[in-house]
This record gives sequence, structure tokens and C-alpha cells, in this order.
Amino acid sequence: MRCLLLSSVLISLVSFSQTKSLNPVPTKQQLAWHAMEFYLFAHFGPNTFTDKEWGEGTEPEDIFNPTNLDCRQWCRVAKAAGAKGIIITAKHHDGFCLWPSKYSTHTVRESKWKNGKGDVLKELSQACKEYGLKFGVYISPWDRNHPKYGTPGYNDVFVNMMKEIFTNYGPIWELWWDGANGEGPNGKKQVYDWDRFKKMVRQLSPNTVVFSDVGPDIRWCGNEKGIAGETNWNLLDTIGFSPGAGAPASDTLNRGNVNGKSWIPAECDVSIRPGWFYHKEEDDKVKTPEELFQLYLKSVGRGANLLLNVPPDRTGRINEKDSMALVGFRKLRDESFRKDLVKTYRIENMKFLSKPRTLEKNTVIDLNDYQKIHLLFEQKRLINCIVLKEAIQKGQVVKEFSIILYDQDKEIKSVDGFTIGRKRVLSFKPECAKELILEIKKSKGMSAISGVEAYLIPEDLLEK
Ligand code: FUL
Repeated sequence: MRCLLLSSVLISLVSFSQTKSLNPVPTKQQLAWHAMEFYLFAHFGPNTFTDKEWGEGTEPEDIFNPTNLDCRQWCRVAKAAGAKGIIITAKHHDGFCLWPSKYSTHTVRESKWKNGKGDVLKELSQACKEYGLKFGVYISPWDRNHPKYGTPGYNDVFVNMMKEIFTNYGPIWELWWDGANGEGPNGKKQVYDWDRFKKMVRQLSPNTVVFSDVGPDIRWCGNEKGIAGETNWNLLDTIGFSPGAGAPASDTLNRGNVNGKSWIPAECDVSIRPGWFYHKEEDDKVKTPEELFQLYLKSVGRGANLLLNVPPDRTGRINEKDSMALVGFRKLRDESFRKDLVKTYRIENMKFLSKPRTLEKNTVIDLNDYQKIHLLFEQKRLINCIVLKEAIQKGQVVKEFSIILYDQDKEIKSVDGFTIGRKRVLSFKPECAKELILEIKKSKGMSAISGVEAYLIPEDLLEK
């Protein structure tokens, strides 16, 4: 009998640790990436000067000739916007390299810009260091210029180009692999050796986080509108999938997989203008601060990161229409989230209420499904926005939650949702309440809640 008991204890211990290890957690690089929240994308290259979105690869190198490149200005704009880094298109589909690569003859070196001595990656990587911003690189494997594209030799070229970038301009915080795979100059498509590319990056730059449709570290959110799924798991199953045409359905990328085997969170990329590259005729189509705030709610507010493209113009600077919109966007975020109204919390355990405790910034509350968190305001307050956070270093656990707004024991409203993740921002018509109760209705196990905040934000900013 004792033996039986012991073995059943052992079995439950083993199965507990197995269950635990089945729920993936982020690496320390991914955790640091989550904290980046919002950063800029800079599409810059021959298309800036030809007014195209996809260059042919046959453009003369001289076409690339910014009259006053100022990467420090890009950084000042990023800083003013509260963005934490910049990712630049080192090479877009046209194959033009913004650095003097030894492995191509279609680069800044062949242009008359700075008499062939210019190097955009050098200028931007140095400026980012100076301003304390992270530096990331987009590199398109599709190359409409390179003579070797469409042959096995091109994979060597691509690997060597990335090696140059890591060696000469590192540290590279995020590497962005576009999945596009069209025909090259010889009419053939390339068979990309993704495994080899990944191994090389891990070996040369283990701290770099790698983005593609399917990771390995960060996944695409499935659209170019900057919108993550309202239900958004940081988990994805990637076996049998590859970037580009071999990627899972957009809807899966948008929402992740509830029981996905790997931690691969979503990044939402979107442009501040209709196009990815700068076009003068789009100067009046720059998104407004309010539109950017909506995107923030639908990306960061759903647990993803926001990668906002702000393309430099032909002078090599960010246009003032864009920088003004960005400063306005920053102001809306700062004003909206300045004053958290929650002061103290109590845990309800089988109807028994704990003493009130102060909710500090780094408080993590471990919660079983039968427990609830009561959040108290100092006095009755008007609120229309709640921010929830999960301690994602422990994994993503919450499957369904409900928040109930109370006034003197009277239920006023309930706000329900599914996933939380790193940050979940919920907004609704303003209501007067004295207390909120958070209940986790379904979860994968013990939930770790690292934040419940309540705000009153301007009414025109509520999620639409
Ligand atoms: C896409 C590209 O084709 C677009 O030009 C742009 O670079 C976007 C971010 O990714 O795949």
C-alpha cells in the first residue's frame, strides 16, 4: 500500500514537471525583445529615388544619392517618439546594398553618393549607439540583381553578406528576414537554406533575435496593417512550415497556437504612410497621432510589439510630417497612461479576503482559477481603460478572464477577454467604479499576474 502511494506521488510529481515543461517560456533575448515594445522601421534605398515599392534590380547605382543623409536625425525622431530602436532595410528585393558589400557590385560603393565612400549601415549603427537605441537589420533574401540568385552559390553570398553585417556593424539586436521569394535576373527562384542561415546567425551572434514569418525568435503577425489577434498566443508550431509561401495561414500567425511548442511572439509591422518607401505624393497621407494610437492598442495592447515604418526621404532625413505625427503619438501615450488609479489589492480565496496590500510596479500575484484579485481605488473613479499583464517569464497561461467593475458591491459592468500575455489594454465607455475584480476563468495552470492598472483616457482614443 505504502509502495503504491509512493509511486502514485512519484507519478504525479513526474507528470507535474512534464506538464510544466510543456508550456514554453521565452529565452532571455526574447524577454528583452518583449520589453522593447515599440520601435521604428526605415525603408530606404533606390526605391526612395525612383518612387517604386519593389525595384527591378536594374536601377543604376547612381540613382541612390541622398543629399543630406542624417542618421542622427532619425535617432532624434525615434527618441522623441519613445521608440526604442531602428531596423533598416540593408538590402531590399532590388539587391542594392546600403553598405559596401564585397559580395555584390550593386552597392553604395558603385554610386556617386559621397564618391562611393558612403556607408548607411555604418552611419546608422553609430548613431544608434550614440543615442542609446537598438540597431536592427532587415535583409531580403530575394535579390533581383545578384547574378548568382537562383543557384546554390547564392546561399553562400547571402550568408557572407550577413557575416559582414554582424562583423562590421554589430551588435545587431534584431535580424529581419523577409520571406519573399520571386525570380532573379536569370528567371529562377532561389531555394533558400533557412537552416544554414539560422545556424550561422546563432554561431556568430547568439544574442540577435531573428524575425521571419515563423521565427525562430519572432513571428510575423500575419498582416501588414500592424494588428495582432485579440486572442494572441506567444506560442507557435513550426514543424513543417517555413518563411514565405510555406508559412502557416495568416490567421494562425495572427493568433498563435494555444498549445504551440515554441515561444515565438508576434511583431506587428505597418507603415506610417501608405507605402513602405518615401513618396512625396504621400506627404498628406501620414497617419495621425490618433490613428497611431489605435495601432498601439491593437498591437502592443494585445501583447505584441509594434514595428512602425517611417521612411526617410530623398534628402536622407525623416520628413517633418512624420516626425510631428510621431511626437503627437508619444504625447497621447504619455497622457493616457500617466496616472494609474489602482492603489491596493486583496486576494479573495474561497470567499475569504486577504488584507489590502499596495500594488507595486514589480508585484507578481500568483493566482489559481478559484481565486480573485480585488483592486481598490482611493475613491470612486471614472475609468475607461484597464491594462493587464502576465509575468511572461513564467510562460503564457491565461486562457480566459473577466474583470468586473463594482460600486459599493453593485456590479456595474464586466469586461471579458481571452489571452493577456505581456500587456493587454482593454478600453470601454467610461464607468464610475470603486473597485475591480479580476477573475481568471480558464488557464493552463497557476497564473502569474504582474500588473492590473486602470486609467481614464481621452474618449476619442477608445479602441474602435
Ligand atoms: C514585404 C516586402 O515585400 C515589402 O516591400 C516590405 O519590405 C515589407 C515590410 O515586407 O514582404
